Amino acid sequence: PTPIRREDYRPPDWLVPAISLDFDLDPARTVVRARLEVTRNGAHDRPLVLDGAGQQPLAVRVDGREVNDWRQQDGGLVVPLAGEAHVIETEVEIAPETNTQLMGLYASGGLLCTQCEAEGFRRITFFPDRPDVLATYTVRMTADRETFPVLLANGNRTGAGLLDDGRHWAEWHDPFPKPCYLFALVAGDLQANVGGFTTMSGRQVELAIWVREADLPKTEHAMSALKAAMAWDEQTYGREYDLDLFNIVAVADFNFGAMENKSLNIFNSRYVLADPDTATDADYDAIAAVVAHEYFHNWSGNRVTCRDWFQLSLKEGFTVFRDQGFSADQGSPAVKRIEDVRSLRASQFPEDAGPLAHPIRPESYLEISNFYTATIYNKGAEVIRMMATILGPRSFRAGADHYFMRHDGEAATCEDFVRAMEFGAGVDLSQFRLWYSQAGTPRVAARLTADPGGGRATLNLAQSIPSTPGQPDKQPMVIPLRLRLFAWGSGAAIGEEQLVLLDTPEKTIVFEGVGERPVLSINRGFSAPVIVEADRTAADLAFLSRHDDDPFARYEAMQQLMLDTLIERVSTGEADHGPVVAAVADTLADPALDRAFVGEAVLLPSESFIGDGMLVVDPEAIHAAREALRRDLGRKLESEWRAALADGADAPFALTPEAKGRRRLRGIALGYVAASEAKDGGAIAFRQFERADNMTDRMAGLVTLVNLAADEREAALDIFYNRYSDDALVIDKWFSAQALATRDGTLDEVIALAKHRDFTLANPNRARALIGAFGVNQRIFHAASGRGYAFYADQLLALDRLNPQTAAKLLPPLGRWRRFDEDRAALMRDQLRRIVDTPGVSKDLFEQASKSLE
Ligand code: B3K
Ligand code: ZN
Repeated sequence: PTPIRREDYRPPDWLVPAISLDFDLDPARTVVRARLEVTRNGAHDRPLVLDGAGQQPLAVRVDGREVNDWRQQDGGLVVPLAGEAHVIETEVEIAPETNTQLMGLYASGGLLCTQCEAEGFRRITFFPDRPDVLATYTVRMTADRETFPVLLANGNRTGAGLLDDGRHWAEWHDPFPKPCYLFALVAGDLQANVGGFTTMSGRQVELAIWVREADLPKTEHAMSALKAAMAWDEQTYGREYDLDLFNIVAVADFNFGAMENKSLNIFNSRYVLADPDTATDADYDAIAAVVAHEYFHNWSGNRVTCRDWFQLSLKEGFTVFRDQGFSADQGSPAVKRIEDVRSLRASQFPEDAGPLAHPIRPESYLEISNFYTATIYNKGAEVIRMMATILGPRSFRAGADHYFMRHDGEAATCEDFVRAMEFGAGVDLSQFRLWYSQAGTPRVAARLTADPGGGRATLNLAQSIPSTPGQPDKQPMVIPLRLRLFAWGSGAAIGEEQLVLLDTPEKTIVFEGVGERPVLSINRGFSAPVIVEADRTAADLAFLSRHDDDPFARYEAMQQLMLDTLIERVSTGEADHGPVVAAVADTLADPALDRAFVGEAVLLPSESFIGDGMLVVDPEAIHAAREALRRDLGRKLESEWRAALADGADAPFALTPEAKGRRRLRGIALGYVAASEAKDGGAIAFRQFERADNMTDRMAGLVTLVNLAADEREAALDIFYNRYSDDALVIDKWFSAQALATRDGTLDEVIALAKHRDFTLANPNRARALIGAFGVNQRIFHAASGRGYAFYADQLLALDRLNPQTAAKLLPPLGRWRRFDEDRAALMRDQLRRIVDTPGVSKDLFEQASKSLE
């Protein structure tokens, strides 16, 4: 297959200002009639080329007359046209019920729905399937009244009626021109939770969350998140909603989180449905974040869209940044920042350090679906955040205002965004643009030396950017580092916080008037997505974990102390746990800290993150070292953990930040009590599991038990399964909990679970719950026998036949062979080769596997 390149972008030859679609809906056979008004774009004599995939044209008409001088090419349609403007009509037949890719029009749990981003619309009808072709849509749907009583599309409903054959119809019109990736329709037996919102200019908007009737009670949280998000975007960015109606529909089979179709967002049901009995606090938070994210796309994505898919981070990075800001303002900004950095490090850093590394604005792709990555989304958000840090809040807002005003109704580029920021703020971001073109996580070495006798200290900073595929040499980037010094004796801050822009390979900063022994706090708030290598001793880190006034830096000092200790133990077989135990004890004892922060701070780095810090990952040694430290912490602080476990345990369920913080810490404390190997560990976990009045506490009990050899383990798994056997989203948790267990025997259990009657690769949530979770379970996935790799490749190949996009998304763990010993690397490569050599393998999976072999 030939790659698509960014540099080859050309404006479209033909524009389509308006399209009318007529759907005769039926799961087995849906007829789609399309009427496109096309106009020639510029002076040329090229034919009209419409994309298509898998359909046969039943009829093609130009200006009302049937023609036959068209031809098919790569699944699409080429139609020669003589004039400047024409009306093209086509008719095709599609079969939603056999669509297992879940792209285009498909069936899910008795309803029909669409997913078009990135290139699903071409599976519905012939059209220029590219984001810079913007049309107004008029959509008529006809369907059986009993099976599909609700018919929804973008915009407003302009008409509806009954037909005499048990069918009915509805017509919708969306006045905002949009690219076809934002088209959507839904037909099904749904009920709505209806709400209202008055916008800042006083317009009434009807809000509706559509679900199966039985799920209605689980939609309140999503509804209140939607209202909060609408208000937040008005207050924070001055962005108001622009239609009279905003619909959200929950579907059970969905390739990712949700989709921002204009005024008809379609969601994976896991990001809509919640009640205390079935959703954890993390689920509640994720629902609010995704609801907000999709809503925010109405401006950052829909009103201003992307010119081409290389600009994906223009909408995704910015919208993630916006949803992170929203979530921070809804709860604790410090804890939100810690969570976001943890997930960046868990998913984006390894991507940036591996064979699939790419800049946030890639240069080429085989399959665009493979570029909905942590780099585009999360590193993209970090790049926007750095601009906000460098510009300051007022200038950043001025830049954003200018961007929205200047490009409203357009398909824009990342360059347009940076230019709007420069214009709004009056700054020059020339060198900063390297963040868009250079891949790889920069490293910053920091060395602070104090003059003997005190008075002056010198900070030497040096940056380096590792080579990544296709980019052996890198230019120095602009790295904004928030930093501050603290006095060792008193713990007091020395001077104000500074923002240093490291924009040269090296930089020296001199501090005057510092005392005897200043301690460096750097990259506070994680002001840049870099790896800092500061030469700080265990004592310095322990000091910062007690005294730093930046909560992120305080957390970070503790993490670094834990990481240094663990890596020392992995490499030498021993390490002094004393400083970690003391720092954890002090953090637990500090009444000024909120419990959610304490929970984050006392959590050990994950096994994968420890591996990322090593030259060659040794999964067994890492597991052993981490378990040893967990056991020590569990034993030495046993009474503290038991106290945390009791704190708020009897209070009735509440969803306040305080209650959530306590539950979080309780779950972590339970893990430490179990790790201490206390005799009653299993019993305590089982009691919490059984008595819980909410899923967070119940799940904490289950996850703890799943890792124990205790008798209670099987009992808890059975009770949980029987209690929730009708609730797919909860059964996903049951699969995941087992796939994430690190105890011996997990590999065989996962292989057996793949044969469980409730396991299916056809549902992406279920596939991710078992196979996806297994892939990130470092110790088990990397079993020295290679059986984990072979099982994984089998599952990916089976999934690929149904749903290439979801299969390809799961490939990366198999591609990280360079990070492992030769034996494991060879076994991993064997499986990658097997995938690449499989006849009929999808372009999606092929791209990921072949790039991973290079
Ligand atoms: N824009 C969609 C993602 C589409 C993924 C297509 N492979 C959801 C989001 O980012 O909001
Ligand atoms: Zn998005």
